[in-house]
Amino acid sequence: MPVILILNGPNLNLLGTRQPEIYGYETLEDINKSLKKKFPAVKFETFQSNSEGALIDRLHDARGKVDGVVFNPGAYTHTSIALFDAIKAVELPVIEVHLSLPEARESFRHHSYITPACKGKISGLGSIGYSLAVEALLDAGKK
Ligand code: CA2
Repeated sequence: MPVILILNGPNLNLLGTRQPEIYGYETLEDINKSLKKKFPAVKFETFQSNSEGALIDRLHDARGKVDGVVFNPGAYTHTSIALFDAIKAVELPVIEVHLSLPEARESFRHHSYITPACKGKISGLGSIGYSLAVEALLDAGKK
């Protein structure tokens, strides 16, 4: 059974409670639950943190234990060379996901430090982006 880590960064614990016009009405728990329902043949591990170090530690811990990672790094997308290094270091396929389309928002969101370390990226489609990312990982893992 493939194992996929759903990793979420800062403030995403607030999903569904504020700014629904940007981030939708679903909570992070709703998103994680619907992934488990939609992909019963996948073992999901889920983790959210507001701390950059905790996200790095979780990536390190996933090395050799999961088949892929779906990662919404939140605002660390636009600031974190340390997360870029961690993704490179763990040598896992990582799909970057954003609920919104950062390139259509403020200019400080236009650059991602994370993208060059990732296998692919899905942005601007809301919560279905997580599900599309899981499908992409499963497809890439087919022998
Ligand atoms: O669109 C995305 O998924 C983002 O990763 C979300 C980040 C933002 O900094 C990125 O540029 C794009 C922000 C997450 C904040 O989440 C909230 C959720 C509900 C209420 C307030 C913030």
